Amino acid sequence: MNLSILGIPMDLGAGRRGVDMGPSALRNAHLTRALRDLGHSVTDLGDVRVALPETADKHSEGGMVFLDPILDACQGTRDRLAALPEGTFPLTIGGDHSVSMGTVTGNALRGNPAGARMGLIWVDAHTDYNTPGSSPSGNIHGMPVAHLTGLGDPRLSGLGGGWHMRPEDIVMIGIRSVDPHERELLREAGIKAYTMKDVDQLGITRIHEETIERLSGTERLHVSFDADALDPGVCPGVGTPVPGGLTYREGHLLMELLSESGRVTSMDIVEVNPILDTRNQTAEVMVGMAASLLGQRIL
Ligand code: DIR
Ligand code: MN
Ligand code: MN
Ligand code: MN
Repeated sequence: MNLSILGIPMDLGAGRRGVDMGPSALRNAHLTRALRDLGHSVTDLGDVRVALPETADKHSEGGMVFLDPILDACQGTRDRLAALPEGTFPLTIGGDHSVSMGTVTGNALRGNPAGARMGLIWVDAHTDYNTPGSSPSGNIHGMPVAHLTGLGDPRLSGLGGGWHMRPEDIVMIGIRSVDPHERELLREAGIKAYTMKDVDQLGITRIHEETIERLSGTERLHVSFDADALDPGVCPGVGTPVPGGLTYREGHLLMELLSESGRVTSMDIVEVNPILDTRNQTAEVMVGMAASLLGQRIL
C-alpha cells in the first residue's frame, strides 16, 4: 500500500501542554520503519503548520479556547489530505484530538468535492461530543465529533463545506468518561458507543463484528485512535488519563481484526504526550497499534 504520514503538531485544543510533540515522539519510535518493514511504500509528508500557543490568540470565543488557530490548522490538514492521490492511505499523527475535524473532512473530500460516505471508528476513553455550549472546559479536543456531525460552532462544523458525518456511521469504542450534557447530546444523535462495560461484557471480537456490520454501507472507513483509549498503565503519556481502559492486547486485537476486514482507508493517532510519558512508551505502543492495523501479524 502507499502510505502517507502527515503530522499535526498541535496542543491548542487540549487542557495541558505537550501533545504538540506527539508527531516527533511517534517518528522517534520508528513509525516509518515499522510500516516499511510490512512492505508498504511510506512517504512522510512532514507537518502541517500550527501556531504556537505563546504567540496565538488564546481569547476564548463563545466558549472555545484557541478557536482561530485551531480552525487554521484543521483547514490546512483538510486541504493537504483532500489533495492526496486517491488510493493513498493517510496516517495522520497528532496532536490533540481536535485535529480530527481536519483529518476526517479531508479524507471524505478526497476526489469527491461533495464528500464520500464515511464510516468513523472513534477509539477513545472520551466521546468528544461536547459543543461549545455543553463543554465544561472550553477545550476543543472534547468537541470534534459533535462538529463533524454538524453541531456546535458553524466555523468548525463548516470544515466539510456542506458535508457532515452521519451519526449512524459513527462507532465509538473504549468509552469511560462522558460529561453530563454531552451524554444527552450523544443520546439525541443516536451514536453507537461501546463503553468499557461493553468491552468487558461482549469482548473485542463481537464489538468488531457488530461495528463492521453497522458500517457496511459506507464507502470509506476512518479509524481515529486516541492513545487514552488504552489503559494508563499501557499508555501513561496522555493528557487526560482515565483508569480502566483497553488492555494492550485488546488494542492490538481490535487493530488486527480491522486490518483483516480490509475496510479501513485512513487512520489518526492522537493525544500522545511525551512530557507526561515514561521514556517513550506511549509512542512505541501506538506505533505498534498502527502496525497491527496496517498488516502486522504474529505469525
Ligand atoms: C472533557 C475531556 N470531556 C472535555 N475531554 C477529553 O473537556 O470536554 N477528550 N479529554 O479527549
Ligand atoms: Mn479524544
Ligand atoms: Mn480521549
Ligand atoms: Mn482529547
